[in-house]
Amino acid sequence: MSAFPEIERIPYEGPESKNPLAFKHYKEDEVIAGKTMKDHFRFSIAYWHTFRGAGSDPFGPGTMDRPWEGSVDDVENAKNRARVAFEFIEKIGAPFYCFHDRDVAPEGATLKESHANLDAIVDVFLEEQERTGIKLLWGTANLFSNPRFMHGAATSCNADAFAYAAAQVKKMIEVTQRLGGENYVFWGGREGYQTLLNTDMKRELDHLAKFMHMAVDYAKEIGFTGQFLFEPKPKEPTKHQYDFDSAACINFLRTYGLEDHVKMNLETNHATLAGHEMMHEMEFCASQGFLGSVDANTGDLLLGWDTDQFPTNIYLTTQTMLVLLRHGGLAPGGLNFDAKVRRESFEPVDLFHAHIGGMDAFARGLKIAAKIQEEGELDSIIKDRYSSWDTGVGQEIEAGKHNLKSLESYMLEKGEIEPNKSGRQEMLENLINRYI
Ligand code: XLS
Ligand code: NI
Ligand code: NI
Repeated sequence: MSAFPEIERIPYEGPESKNPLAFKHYKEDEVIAGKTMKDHFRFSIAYWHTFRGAGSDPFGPGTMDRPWEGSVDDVENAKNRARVAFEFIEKIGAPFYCFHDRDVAPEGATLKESHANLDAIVDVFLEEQERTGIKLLWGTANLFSNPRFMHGAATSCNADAFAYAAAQVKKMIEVTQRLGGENYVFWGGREGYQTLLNTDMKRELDHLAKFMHMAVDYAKEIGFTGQFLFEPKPKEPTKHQYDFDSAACINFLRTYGLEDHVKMNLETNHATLAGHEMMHEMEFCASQGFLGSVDANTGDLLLGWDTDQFPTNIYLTTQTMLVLLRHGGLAPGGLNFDAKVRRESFEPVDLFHAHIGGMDAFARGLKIAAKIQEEGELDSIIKDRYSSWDTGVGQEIEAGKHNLKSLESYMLEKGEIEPNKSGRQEMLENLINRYI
C-alpha cells in the first residue's frame, strides 16, 4: 500500500515549470563540470527528521500528520514506517539515506531487546535497498535521548553510561557494515558541559578520545572500511559542546592520534551557531585535509538555536558548491539534508516540497559555481593577489631559503615594501552577483 498515492516519482521539468512537485534545476543525470549532478551531491535523506520528526517544540507537542504511523511504537509499526521511508526516498529520487539506531526501531526493555528490534528493521532496510538501489550514506548511534545519557555518553561522569554507549556504537558499526554504509558519524550529543563547577574537563576529553579509538579499533577488527566522521556543533544541548567547530575538532583528533581515521561532517547551521560562515568551515577543513561530508541545512539568523531548516538560499549553495568544486567533491561523503519542515507544515506533501526546494537550490548553486569556475575570473584574481609569492623573495621564502636574519638584510637594503594592491572585495561581490 502506498503512503503517497497521489505523488509520482518527482520529475525534472526545467526552470519554466510551475509544478510544485517537479524539479526546476535538479536533473540527476545532467553532467556539469565533468560529473552528473547525482554524483556531485550524493543527496541523502535524514531518517530522524523526515520520518520521526513530530514537530514538537518546548511549548507544545507534535503537530505532524503522518497517516501511516500506528498508535503503538512497536517493531511492526517501525517496519511499516521503513517501507514508507523508502517509498519517499525513491519518489524524491535521492540516492542515499542516514539514520541513528533509535530512529528506526523502538528501544527495548533491555539492550538485548533493543539490538533485536534494530536487527528486525535492518532486515527490511536490506530488502528495500536491494529493491530500490538506495544506499546508506552513514549510520550513527543516538547517545543523547535516553535519560541514562543525561551527563553525556563517552564523556559521562558515570562509567556505565560510557559502557552502554560503547555497546550501542559496536552494534551500529556492525549494522552500518551490514547495510554497506559508506561512513559512520559521531556527533557530540551531550558530550560537553553545562557548568565547569562539576566538570573534570581533561578526564572527559581523554574518555572521548578513548571511545573513538575503540570504535576505530573495532572497525578494523571486523573489516569495516567506511569513513569515520566527527560533526562539530558549538552548543545545544549542552552550553559548551567539546566538538565546538572544525578547528576544535581537528585539534582534538590530532592531540589524541585520531587524525588518520576521522574526517569532518560539517553542518551549515552548526557553523553559523559557532560564529562562522559555512564556507569558512568547509575551506578550513579542505585546507587541512579533513573535509568529509556535509549536513545540508540552514539556520535562521534571528533565532539563536539549531533550527535545521531546508536550504533555499542560492548565495549559500553557490558558496558551498564553489568550495566543493575547488576541492574535488565529497565522496565517500555526501549532502545529507539534516533538515526538518516547520511545525506548521504538517502535511506529508510538505516533505516533498522541502526536499525538492533543497535539491533545486543546490542544483542552481552548482550551475552557478561551475560557471564561475569555468570562466576562471575569480581564481585568476586570487592567484594574482598572491603573485608576490611566485617570484623573488616570496618564492625563496616558500622554498625555505630564508630566515629572520636574511630577511632583515633583504629589507635593510630594500628600505620599503612593494606598494600593496586593493583587495577588491566590492568588485568581487559584484562579480558573484553577476553570475547569480
Ligand atoms: C544535531 C546533529 C545530529 C547529527 C547526527 O544537531 O546535527 O542530527 O547530524 O547525530
Ligand atoms: Ni547534523
Ligand atoms: Ni543540527
